[in-house]
Amino acid sequence: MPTVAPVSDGAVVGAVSRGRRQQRTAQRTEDDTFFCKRCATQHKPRQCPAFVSLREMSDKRQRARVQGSWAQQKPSASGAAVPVQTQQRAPWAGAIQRKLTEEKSFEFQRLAEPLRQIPTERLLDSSGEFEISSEPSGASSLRLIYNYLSTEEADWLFSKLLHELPWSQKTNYRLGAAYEEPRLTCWFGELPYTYSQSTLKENTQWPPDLLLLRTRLLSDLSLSFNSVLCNLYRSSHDSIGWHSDDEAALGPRPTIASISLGDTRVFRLRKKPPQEAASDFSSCPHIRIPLSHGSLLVMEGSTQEDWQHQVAKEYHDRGPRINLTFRTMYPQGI
Ligand SMILES: O=C(O)CCC(=O)C(=O)O
Repeated sequence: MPTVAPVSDGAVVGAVSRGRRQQRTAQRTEDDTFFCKRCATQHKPRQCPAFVSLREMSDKRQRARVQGSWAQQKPSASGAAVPVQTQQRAPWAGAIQRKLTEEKSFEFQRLAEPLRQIPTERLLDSSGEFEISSEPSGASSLRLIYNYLSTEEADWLFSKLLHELPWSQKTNYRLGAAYEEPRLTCWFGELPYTYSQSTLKENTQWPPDLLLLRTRLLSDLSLSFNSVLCNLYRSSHDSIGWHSDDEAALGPRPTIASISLGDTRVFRLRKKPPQEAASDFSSCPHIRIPLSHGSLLVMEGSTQEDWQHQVAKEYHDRGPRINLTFRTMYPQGI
Protein backbone atom coordinates (compact mmCIF):
# COMPACT_ATOMS: atom_id res chain seq x y z
CA MET A 1 0.00 0.00 0.00
CA PRO A 2 1.65 3.33 -0.95
CA THR A 3 1.81 6.11 1.62
CA VAL A 4 -1.05 8.46 0.99
CA ALA A 5 -0.60 12.14 1.95
CA PRO A 6 -2.47 15.21 0.69
CA VAL A 7 -0.43 17.72 -1.38
CA SER A 8 -1.17 21.35 -2.08
CA ASP A 9 -2.68 20.99 -5.60
CA GLY A 10 -5.05 18.29 -4.32
CA ALA A 11 -3.13 15.30 -5.94
CA VAL A 12 -1.90 12.29 -3.95
CA VAL A 13 1.80 11.30 -3.47
CA GLY A 14 1.18 7.53 -3.91
CA ALA A 15 -0.58 8.12 -7.18
CA VAL A 16 2.26 10.34 -8.43
CA SER A 17 5.06 7.74 -7.77
CA ARG A 18 3.03 4.96 -9.45
CA GLY A 19 2.65 7.21 -12.53
CA ARG A 20 6.44 7.72 -12.79
CA ARG A 21 7.13 3.93 -12.62
CA GLN A 22 4.68 3.30 -15.45
CA GLN A 23 6.39 6.02 -17.52
CA ARG A 24 9.85 4.35 -17.02
CA THR A 25 8.54 0.90 -18.04
CA ALA A 26 7.07 2.41 -21.19
CA GLN A 27 10.46 4.00 -22.10
CA ARG A 28 12.31 0.71 -21.49
CA THR A 29 10.05 -1.12 -23.93
CA GLU A 30 10.48 1.57 -26.56
CA ASP A 31 14.35 1.72 -26.33
CA ASP A 32 14.71 -2.12 -25.85
CA THR A 33 17.96 -1.61 -23.90
CA PHE A 34 18.65 0.31 -20.69
CA PHE A 35 21.56 1.24 -18.48
CA CYS A 36 21.99 -1.47 -15.86
CA LYS A 37 23.32 -0.36 -12.48
CA ARG A 38 24.32 -3.93 -11.56
CA CYS A 39 26.81 -4.39 -14.49
CA ALA A 40 27.20 -0.70 -15.46
CA THR A 41 26.49 -1.46 -19.15
CA GLN A 42 23.60 -0.96 -21.58
CA HIS A 43 21.61 -4.18 -22.33
CA LYS A 44 18.13 -5.56 -22.94
CA PRO A 45 15.93 -6.39 -19.94
CA ARG A 46 16.64 -9.80 -18.33
CA GLN A 47 19.98 -10.14 -20.13
CA CYS A 48 22.30 -8.78 -17.47
CA PRO A 49 25.65 -10.67 -17.76
CA ALA A 50 26.28 -10.17 -14.02
CA PHE A 51 22.93 -11.79 -13.15
CA VAL A 52 23.56 -14.80 -15.48
CA SER A 53 26.98 -15.57 -13.94
CA LEU A 54 25.49 -15.28 -10.44
CA ARG A 55 22.81 -17.86 -11.32
CA GLU A 56 25.44 -20.30 -12.67
CA MET A 57 27.39 -19.99 -9.44
CA SER A 58 24.38 -20.72 -7.34
CA ASP A 59 23.56 -23.85 -9.48
CA LYS A 60 27.09 -25.18 -8.93
CA ARG A 61 26.84 -24.65 -5.18
CA GLN A 62 23.55 -26.50 -5.13
CA ARG A 63 25.05 -29.52 -6.96
CA ALA A 64 28.03 -29.61 -4.61
CA ARG A 65 25.74 -29.65 -1.60
CA VAL A 66 23.76 -32.65 -2.94
CA GLN A 67 26.81 -34.71 -3.91
CA GLY A 68 29.26 -33.48 -1.32
CA SER A 69 28.55 -35.82 1.56
CA TRP A 70 28.95 -39.09 -0.31
CA ALA A 71 30.44 -38.44 -3.80
CA GLN A 72 33.76 -40.17 -4.08
CA GLN A 73 36.82 -37.99 -4.55
CA LYS A 74 38.76 -38.87 -7.68
CA PRO A 75 42.32 -37.53 -8.12
CA SER A 76 42.52 -35.09 -11.03
CA ALA A 77 45.35 -35.05 -13.54
CA SER A 78 47.02 -32.44 -11.36
CA GLY A 79 46.76 -34.81 -8.37
CA ALA A 80 44.15 -32.69 -6.56
CA ALA A 81 40.95 -34.42 -5.53
CA VAL A 82 37.84 -33.23 -7.36
CA PRO A 83 34.22 -34.24 -6.74
CA VAL A 84 32.76 -36.49 -9.46
CA GLN A 85 29.24 -37.38 -10.52
CA THR A 86 29.52 -41.10 -11.28
CA GLN A 87 27.28 -44.20 -11.26
CA GLN A 88 29.26 -45.55 -8.26
CA ARG A 89 27.08 -46.70 -5.34
CA ALA A 90 27.13 -45.09 -1.93
CA PRO A 91 28.97 -47.16 0.74
CA TRP A 92 25.71 -48.08 2.51
CA ALA A 93 23.85 -49.09 -0.67
CA GLY A 94 25.28 -52.65 -0.47
CA ALA A 95 23.94 -53.13 3.04
CA ILE A 96 20.43 -52.13 1.96
CA GLN A 97 20.59 -54.45 -1.04
CA ARG A 98 21.69 -57.33 1.22
CA LYS A 99 18.83 -56.62 3.65
CA LEU A 100 16.26 -56.57 0.83
CA THR A 101 17.54 -59.91 -0.45
CA GLU A 102 17.33 -61.40 3.05
CA GLU A 103 13.75 -60.14 3.44
CA LYS A 104 12.81 -61.70 0.14
CA SER A 105 13.98 -65.08 1.33
CA PHE A 106 11.74 -64.89 4.47
CA GLU A 107 9.02 -67.52 4.55
CA PHE A 108 5.88 -67.80 6.65
CA GLN A 109 5.67 -71.10 8.48
CA ARG A 110 2.61 -72.85 9.84
CA LEU A 111 2.30 -72.71 13.66
CA ALA A 112 2.93 -75.98 15.47
CA GLU A 113 -0.34 -75.44 17.39
CA PRO A 114 -3.38 -73.69 15.85
CA LEU A 115 -4.18 -70.23 17.26
CA ARG A 116 -6.94 -70.34 19.87
CA GLN A 117 -10.13 -68.57 18.84
CA ILE A 118 -11.64 -66.17 21.39
CA PRO A 119 -15.39 -66.83 21.02
CA THR A 120 -17.83 -63.94 21.09
CA GLU A 121 -20.27 -63.82 23.97
CA ARG A 122 -23.65 -65.28 23.03
CA LEU A 123 -26.66 -63.18 23.99
CA LEU A 124 -29.89 -64.85 25.07
CA ASP A 125 -32.62 -62.27 25.37
CA SER A 126 -35.79 -64.01 24.33
CA SER A 127 -37.79 -66.83 25.90
CA GLY A 128 -36.91 -70.35 24.81
CA GLU A 129 -35.09 -73.58 25.56
CA PHE A 130 -31.38 -73.68 24.83
CA GLU A 131 -28.96 -76.60 24.86
CA ILE A 132 -25.73 -74.76 25.63
CA SER A 133 -23.30 -77.70 25.56
CA SER A 134 -23.10 -81.42 25.25
CA GLU A 135 -20.23 -83.22 26.95
CA PRO A 136 -19.58 -86.78 28.16
CA SER A 137 -21.16 -85.58 31.44
CA GLY A 138 -24.40 -84.91 29.52
CA ALA A 139 -26.21 -81.96 27.98
CA SER A 140 -26.37 -78.58 29.72
CA SER A 141 -29.56 -76.68 29.06
CA LEU A 142 -31.37 -73.49 29.97
CA ARG A 143 -35.05 -72.60 29.95
CA LEU A 144 -35.72 -68.89 29.81
CA ILE A 145 -39.20 -67.44 30.30
CA TYR A 146 -39.47 -63.64 30.24
CA ASN A 147 -42.54 -62.24 32.06
CA TYR A 148 -43.14 -65.53 33.86
CA LEU A 149 -44.73 -63.25 36.45
CA SER A 150 -46.90 -60.41 35.15
CA THR A 151 -45.69 -56.87 35.92
CA GLU A 152 -48.38 -56.47 38.61
CA GLU A 153 -47.48 -59.79 40.28
CA ALA A 154 -43.77 -59.01 40.09
CA ASP A 155 -44.22 -55.44 41.47
CA TRP A 156 -46.28 -56.66 44.37
CA LEU A 157 -43.94 -59.56 45.23
CA PHE A 158 -40.79 -57.43 44.93
CA SER A 159 -42.09 -54.78 47.32
CA LYS A 160 -43.30 -57.37 49.84
CA LEU A 161 -40.08 -59.42 49.87
CA LEU A 162 -37.85 -56.33 49.96
CA HIS A 163 -39.54 -55.08 53.14
CA GLU A 164 -40.47 -58.32 54.90
CA LEU A 165 -37.69 -60.87 54.39
CA PRO A 166 -35.07 -61.21 57.18
CA TRP A 167 -32.15 -60.00 55.02
CA SER A 168 -28.62 -60.20 56.43
CA GLN A 169 -25.03 -60.09 55.19
CA LYS A 170 -23.23 -63.44 55.25
CA THR A 171 -19.54 -63.79 56.14
CA ASN A 172 -17.63 -66.20 53.88
CA TYR A 173 -14.04 -67.51 54.02
CA ARG A 174 -11.39 -67.87 51.35
CA LEU A 175 -7.96 -69.31 52.20
CA GLY A 176 -8.77 -68.72 55.85
CA ALA A 177 -9.58 -65.01 55.33
CA ALA A 178 -13.06 -63.72 56.13
CA TYR A 179 -14.98 -61.44 53.77
CA GLU A 180 -18.50 -60.04 53.69
CA GLU A 181 -20.66 -61.08 50.74
CA PRO A 182 -21.36 -58.08 48.51
CA ARG A 183 -25.16 -58.60 48.78
CA LEU A 184 -27.76 -59.60 51.38
CA THR A 185 -29.26 -63.08 51.66
CA CYS A 186 -31.79 -65.24 53.45
CA TRP A 187 -32.54 -68.94 53.27
CA PHE A 188 -35.65 -71.09 53.60
CA GLY A 189 -35.47 -74.88 53.78
CA GLU A 190 -35.51 -77.79 56.20
CA LEU A 191 -31.78 -78.31 55.75
CA PRO A 192 -28.87 -75.92 56.22
CA TYR A 193 -26.92 -74.71 53.19
CA THR A 194 -23.12 -74.50 53.38
CA TYR A 195 -21.06 -72.73 50.70
CA SER A 196 -17.83 -70.72 50.77
CA GLN A 197 -17.01 -72.27 54.15
CA SER A 198 -19.96 -70.77 56.00
CA THR A 199 -23.49 -72.03 56.66
CA LEU A 200 -26.98 -70.62 56.32
CA LYS A 201 -28.99 -72.35 59.06
CA GLU A 202 -32.14 -74.31 58.26
CA ASN A 203 -35.22 -72.08 58.34
CA THR A 204 -38.68 -73.56 58.08
CA GLN A 205 -40.48 -70.19 58.43
CA TRP A 206 -41.36 -69.96 54.75
CA PRO A 207 -43.21 -66.75 53.90
CA PRO A 208 -46.58 -67.69 52.32
CA ASP A 209 -45.69 -65.82 49.07
CA LEU A 210 -42.63 -67.99 48.53
CA LEU A 211 -44.64 -71.16 49.27
CA LEU A 212 -47.17 -70.06 46.62
CA LEU A 213 -44.40 -69.47 44.12
CA ARG A 214 -42.92 -72.91 44.82
CA THR A 215 -46.33 -74.51 44.21
CA ARG A 216 -46.71 -72.58 40.99
CA LEU A 217 -43.36 -73.87 39.67
CA LEU A 218 -44.55 -77.39 40.40
CA SER A 219 -47.87 -76.98 38.62
CA ASP A 220 -46.53 -74.96 35.63
CA LEU A 221 -43.27 -76.79 34.97
CA SER A 222 -43.44 -80.00 37.06
CA LEU A 223 -40.38 -78.80 39.00
CA SER A 224 -40.34 -79.61 42.73
CA PHE A 225 -38.06 -77.89 45.24
CA ASN A 226 -37.57 -77.99 49.02
CA SER A 227 -35.48 -74.82 49.52
CA VAL A 228 -34.97 -71.28 48.27
CA LEU A 229 -31.94 -68.97 48.50
CA CYS A 230 -32.90 -65.29 48.31
CA ASN A 231 -30.33 -62.71 47.19
CA LEU A 232 -30.80 -58.94 47.45
CA TYR A 233 -28.54 -56.80 45.24
CA ARG A 234 -28.97 -53.36 46.80
CA SER A 235 -27.33 -51.45 43.95
CA SER A 236 -24.95 -51.86 40.99
CA HIS A 237 -22.15 -52.38 43.54
CA ASP A 238 -23.63 -55.67 44.77
CA SER A 239 -22.70 -58.84 42.91
CA ILE A 240 -22.05 -62.58 43.00
CA GLY A 241 -18.75 -63.91 41.63
CA TRP A 242 -18.09 -66.80 39.24
CA HIS A 243 -19.22 -70.08 40.79
CA SER A 244 -21.23 -73.25 40.17
CA ASP A 245 -24.00 -74.48 42.41
CA ASP A 246 -22.30 -77.85 42.71
CA GLU A 247 -22.21 -78.56 46.44
CA ALA A 248 -22.68 -82.24 47.25
CA ALA A 249 -25.86 -81.39 49.21
CA LEU A 250 -27.54 -80.32 45.93
CA GLY A 251 -27.11 -83.81 44.48
CA PRO A 252 -25.84 -84.71 41.00
CA ARG A 253 -26.97 -82.60 37.98
CA PRO A 254 -29.19 -80.29 40.08
CA THR A 255 -32.06 -78.32 38.55
CA ILE A 256 -32.22 -74.72 39.76
CA ALA A 257 -35.07 -72.30 39.04
CA SER A 258 -34.20 -68.63 39.35
CA ILE A 259 -36.82 -65.85 39.50
CA SER A 260 -35.75 -62.21 39.19
CA LEU A 261 -37.57 -59.15 40.54
CA GLY A 262 -36.64 -55.46 40.42
CA ASP A 263 -33.96 -53.90 38.26
CA THR A 264 -32.51 -55.87 35.34
CA ARG A 265 -29.02 -57.33 35.89
CA VAL A 266 -26.84 -59.27 33.50
CA PHE A 267 -26.45 -62.96 34.33
CA ARG A 268 -23.38 -64.50 32.67
CA LEU A 269 -22.32 -68.09 32.15
CA ARG A 270 -18.91 -69.35 31.07
CA LYS A 271 -18.02 -72.91 30.15
CA LYS A 272 -15.38 -74.58 32.29
CA PRO A 273 -12.13 -75.10 30.34
CA PRO A 274 -10.77 -78.58 29.62
CA GLN A 275 -8.40 -79.82 32.33
CA GLU A 276 -5.24 -79.16 30.27
CA ALA A 277 -6.16 -75.47 29.95
CA ALA A 278 -6.09 -75.17 33.78
CA SER A 279 -8.15 -72.11 34.70
CA ASP A 280 -7.89 -70.23 31.39
CA PHE A 281 -11.48 -69.35 30.49
CA SER A 282 -10.52 -66.92 27.69
CA SER A 283 -11.27 -69.28 24.82
CA CYS A 284 -14.34 -70.88 26.44
CA PRO A 285 -17.91 -70.09 25.35
CA HIS A 286 -19.59 -67.23 27.26
CA ILE A 287 -23.32 -66.48 27.49
CA ARG A 288 -25.00 -63.27 28.58
CA ILE A 289 -28.63 -63.11 29.73
CA PRO A 290 -30.32 -59.90 30.89
CA LEU A 291 -32.62 -61.05 33.69
CA SER A 292 -35.52 -58.65 33.96
CA HIS A 293 -38.40 -58.10 36.39
CA GLY A 294 -40.58 -61.25 36.51
CA SER A 295 -38.27 -63.48 34.43
CA LEU A 296 -37.61 -67.17 35.13
CA LEU A 297 -34.39 -68.98 34.23
CA VAL A 298 -34.11 -72.74 34.78
CA MET A 299 -30.62 -74.31 34.71
CA GLU A 300 -30.70 -78.04 34.05
CA GLY A 301 -28.65 -81.14 33.21
CA SER A 302 -24.89 -80.69 33.48
CA THR A 303 -24.99 -76.86 33.69
CA GLN A 304 -23.54 -76.82 37.22
CA GLU A 305 -20.90 -79.39 36.35
CA ASP A 306 -19.74 -77.85 33.07
CA TRP A 307 -20.47 -74.12 33.48
CA GLN A 308 -20.00 -71.30 35.99
CA HIS A 309 -22.24 -68.28 36.40
CA GLN A 310 -22.08 -64.78 37.93
CA VAL A 311 -23.83 -61.42 38.28
CA ALA A 312 -21.04 -58.85 38.09
CA LYS A 313 -20.91 -55.36 39.57
CA GLU A 314 -21.96 -52.69 37.10
CA TYR A 315 -20.67 -49.21 36.42
CA HIS A 316 -24.14 -47.82 35.66
CA ASP A 317 -26.55 -47.07 38.47
CA ARG A 318 -28.88 -49.97 39.23
CA GLY A 319 -31.85 -50.11 41.56
CA PRO A 320 -32.39 -53.03 43.98
CA ARG A 321 -32.92 -56.50 42.57
CA ILE A 322 -34.13 -59.69 44.30
CA ASN A 323 -33.24 -63.13 42.98
CA LEU A 324 -34.88 -66.31 44.26
CA THR A 325 -33.12 -69.59 43.43
CA PHE A 326 -35.27 -72.61 44.17
CA ARG A 327 -33.27 -75.79 44.81
CA THR A 328 -33.57 -79.29 46.25
CA MET A 329 -31.24 -80.10 49.13
CA TYR A 330 -30.30 -83.64 50.21
CA PRO A 331 -29.26 -84.62 53.73
CA GLN A 332 -25.48 -85.19 53.94
CA GLY A 333 -23.49 -87.91 55.67
CA ILE A 334 -26.32 -90.42 55.83
O1 LIG B 1 -28.74 -63.45 41.12
C1 LIG B 1 -28.70 -64.31 40.28
O2 LIG B 1 -29.30 -64.22 39.22
C2 LIG B 1 -27.83 -65.53 40.50
C3 LIG B 1 -27.74 -65.99 41.90
C4 LIG B 1 -26.81 -67.15 42.05
O3 LIG B 1 -25.97 -67.37 41.24
C5 LIG B 1 -26.89 -68.02 43.20
O4 LIG B 1 -27.67 -67.78 44.12
O5 LIG B 1 -26.14 -69.02 43.23
